Amino acid sequence: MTEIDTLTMPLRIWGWDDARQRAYVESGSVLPPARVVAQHRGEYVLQAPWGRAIGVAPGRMKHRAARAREMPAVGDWVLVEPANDGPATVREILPRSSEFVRRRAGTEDGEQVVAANVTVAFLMMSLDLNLNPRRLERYLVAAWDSGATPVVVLTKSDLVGDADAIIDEIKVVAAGADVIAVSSVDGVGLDRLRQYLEPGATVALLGSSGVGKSTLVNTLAGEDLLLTQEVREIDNKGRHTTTHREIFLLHDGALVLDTPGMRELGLVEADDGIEETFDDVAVIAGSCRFSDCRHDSEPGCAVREALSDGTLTTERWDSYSKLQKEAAFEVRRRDVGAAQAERKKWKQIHKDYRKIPKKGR
Ligand SMILES: Nc1nc2c(ncn2[C@@H]2O[C@H](COP(=O)(O)OP(=O)(O)OP(=O)(O)O)[C@@H](O)[C@H]2O)c(=O)[nH]1
Ligand SMILES: [Mg+2]
Ligand SMILES: [Zn+2]
Repeated sequence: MTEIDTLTMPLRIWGWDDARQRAYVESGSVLPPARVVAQHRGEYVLQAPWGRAIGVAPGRMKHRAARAREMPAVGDWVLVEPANDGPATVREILPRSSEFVRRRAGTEDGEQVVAANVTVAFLMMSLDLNLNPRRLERYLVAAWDSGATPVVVLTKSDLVGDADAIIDEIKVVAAGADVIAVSSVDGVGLDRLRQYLEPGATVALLGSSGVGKSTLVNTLAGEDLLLTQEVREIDNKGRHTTTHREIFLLHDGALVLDTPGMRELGLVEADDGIEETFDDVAVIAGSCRFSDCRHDSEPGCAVREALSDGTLTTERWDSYSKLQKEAAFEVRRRDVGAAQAERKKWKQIHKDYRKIPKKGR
């Protein structure tokens, strides 16, 4: 075993794998890698080779980051510079194998990396009141686009008498993704979920507040790691009990990432995700007579035909059109934003450069 193998060994249970090890060795880096397992405001909780550590991103990293995606997120592998006392400094973010990004108001470029390096995304909705196929499509687009494998998890099956009809309806929308009904109360479906909880896999739990994400983590862990809270009866809005993202290591070796409930999931440029999620629609639109058919009044339009004979529902078509417009809008916005961000980044690099003391001055 090489010295580097020994160094990174403790990170294996946190998801460090052979591919990352090879890339790390090839990079010749002298800084140790660590995983961001939680984030609290400006501080990162790191799982480093020597154990838990607090990390901070240097001001320069923040200044140079043109987009929120260039800042560390929970799930990231980073290179750190340890300090004798005080927090370690996060120097570099290693390439992500997946990133689940959403648009959010309030951040400078409006983007937020919800989770990085996720293997599987549990898209969670509760069977009793939270079910919404249109919202699920949105989650599926973002998940397929992230590079993680989506799994639709329908929670609180103990609260509905016969879930089968609902599950069948959801399966149509889920196109390709596994759909699993579960209950943390009577344990239904947990075996099927465990299939995805392989050692070293990172499973992110995503969904609205109150659907039972933290409860599921507790159930899978067999202990109360997290605070959970009842949903308000009157409006069924969750209470937003969980306020930060965190990765937990389960006894069977899987890593689960609990997240706070999302009020909204705005899409970023997500063409790939749309294509995967609306595979059926793409096939229909592909057989229109004209390749540039706008599905409006052109002759031989397969979409209008499918709409009129019921092969394609109006809801699904509208949803597809809407999400596509949203993603296309993001692309245009990005182009404008990217040019501005690039200028900002270079301004800062030049500023930093001027601060470096030069020989002979
Ligand atoms: N009947 C039933 N209730 C459940 C189940 N899972 C969770 N709950 C209840 O749903 C409520 C909300 O659960 P949480 O786990 O806090 O929900 P969450 O998704 O983590 O919510 P946020 O942290 O706000 O995003 C709690 O009162 C749980 O006890 C289930 O399988 N069946
Ligand atoms: Mg929670
Ligand atoms: Zn057409």
